[in-house]
Amino acid sequence: MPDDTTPSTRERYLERRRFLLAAGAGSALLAGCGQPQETGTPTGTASPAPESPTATGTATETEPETPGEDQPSLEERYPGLRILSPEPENAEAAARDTYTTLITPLEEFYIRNHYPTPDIQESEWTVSLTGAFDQEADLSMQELKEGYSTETVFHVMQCSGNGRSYFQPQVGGNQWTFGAVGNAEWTGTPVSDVLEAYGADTSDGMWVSFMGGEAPDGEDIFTRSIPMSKAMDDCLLAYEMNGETLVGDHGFPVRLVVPGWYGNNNVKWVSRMHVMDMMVYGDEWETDEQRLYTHWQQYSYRIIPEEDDEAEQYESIDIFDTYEQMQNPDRIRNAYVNDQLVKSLIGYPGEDSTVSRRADGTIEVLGTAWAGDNAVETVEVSDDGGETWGDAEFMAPDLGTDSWRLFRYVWEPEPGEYTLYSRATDAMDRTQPATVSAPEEQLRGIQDDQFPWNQDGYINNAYEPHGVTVTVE
Ligand SMILES: Nc1nc2c(c(=O)[nH]1)N[C@H]1C(S)=C(S)[C@@H](COP(=O)(O)O)O[C@H]1N2
Ligand SMILES: [Mo]
Repeated sequence: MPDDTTPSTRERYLERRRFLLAAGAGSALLAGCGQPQETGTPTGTASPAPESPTATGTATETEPETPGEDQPSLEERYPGLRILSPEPENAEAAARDTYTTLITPLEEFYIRNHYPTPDIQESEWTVSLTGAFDQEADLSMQELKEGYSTETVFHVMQCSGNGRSYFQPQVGGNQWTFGAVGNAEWTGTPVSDVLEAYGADTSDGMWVSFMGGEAPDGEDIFTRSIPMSKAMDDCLLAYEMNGETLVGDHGFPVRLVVPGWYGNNNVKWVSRMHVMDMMVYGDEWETDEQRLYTHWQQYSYRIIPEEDDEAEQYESIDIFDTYEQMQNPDRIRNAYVNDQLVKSLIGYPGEDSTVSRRADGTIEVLGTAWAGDNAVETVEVSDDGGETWGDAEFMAPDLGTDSWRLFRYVWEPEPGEYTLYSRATDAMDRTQPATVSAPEEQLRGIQDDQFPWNQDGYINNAYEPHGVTVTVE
C-alpha cells in the first residue's frame, strides 16, 4: 500500500489534537483548522484508470482561492488521513481516535475520488436541469444559494468500500480499512425546492440522475440515479460542510447529500440533474465503446457473488433499501448500494494499544454507531470473541437518524490481551453479522451471521474484522 506519509506532520497533528482534547476543547475547535483541496486509486474492479491529472469535462480550469500548483500536499492539508493514492485523491482516517468524536473534523474526513479533484470557479458553475421538467434551465450557484430555503442535516458519509481490506480472499480496489467514514453537518438547498420550482414530474416511479462535472474527457461520468421519493424527502444540494464552504475535495461548489445512504450516492461537483422514469440504463445512456453514464450506477456499486459474470441491469426497481434488496435476490439479483447497513466502530482504545485501568478497575470503551436512514437502537461490546456481550450506552446528543451516535461501555477487564468487538442493532432489529463469508458460499444477502463476500468488496459491516486488539496493563 502506498502509505508513505510524513510522520512528522502527522505526529505534530496528533500531538496537538491530544493537547486540545486534554484541554477539554471539543471538535468545534479542531474542525476550524482545515484547508482545501487537490488531487487517489480507482476502486471497483471495473473503474477506469485515470491518466490525465487535469480534469476537463464541464469543470472550468481557473483558480479560486487556492492556486492548484503551490498548494500544500494532501498530507499537509489533512494530517489526520492515511493516503491511499495522491491522485486521484484517496485517503482515510489514520487512527481509531476519529471514532470518538461526534463531528469529524476536515483533517480526518476521508476523501474518495475516481478522478482528480477539479479546480472550479463558483461564479462560472451551473447545474443543468434536464428531462421531465416544465422548463429546462441552468442554475447558477447564486440562485441555488439565495433562491431557495436552506436546510441542514447531520449525515454519516461512508464509502461503500470501507472495510474492503478485510475481505478474504482480497478483492481489487483501494484497500480501505475502517477509516473511510465520517460524520458531518451538511448545509444546502433541498432538492425538492428545485424540482418544484421548475415543475419536475415528481410522481412515484420517477428518478433523478445526478451527474458529476469532473470526469476527464473520455471517462465515464460519475452519475447516480436516486428514486424520486428519496430525492423529494430529504436530499440536499449542499454547499457547506461543518459550517464552512465545501472544500474542493468534498465537492465544491456543490454536492448531493443523500442522508443515510452510502458515499457513492453523494455525487460531488454536481453539474446536471436529469428527471425521467428510469435509472440511467441502456443504449441511450451509453456509447458504443463506453458506459458513459451507466457505469457507476449499473456496473459498479452492486453486490456480485463469485458465480456471476456481472451485475444484472434494471431499468427501474421498486425496492430501494439495500438490505431488503440483498435479502430478496429473486426480485433484484444484485443489490444496488443505496442506504447504509447498521455498523459500529470502536474509537478508544486504539488499534494495538496498551491501556491502564482507572482507579476503580474499569476502562471506558468509546465508539460510534449508525444505521443509514434508520435509527441505531443498541450497541453491545464483547471481550471474549463474541461469546458474551455487555450493553453500551449512548451519549447525548442525538443529532438525528442519519447521524452517528457516540457510545460508551464500562469495561472491567483483568490485565491481559484482548480483542474487543462492538455490534450495533438498528430500529428494524437488523444486527451486524459476525464474519464475511467465503466466496464459495455464493451469498447475496446476510445469512447465518455472515456477510456476503462480493467481487468488489462492498459494504462490509461484519463485526469481527473490525475488532480492536488491546493489552490491559
Ligand atoms: N463526482 C463525483 N462524485 C463522487 C465521487 C466521484 O468520484 N466523483 N466519489 C463518490 C464516492 S465513491 C464517495 S465514497 C463519496 C466520498 O465523498 P468525500 O470524498 O466527500 O468523503 O463521494 C462520491 N461522490
Ligand atoms: Mo465510495
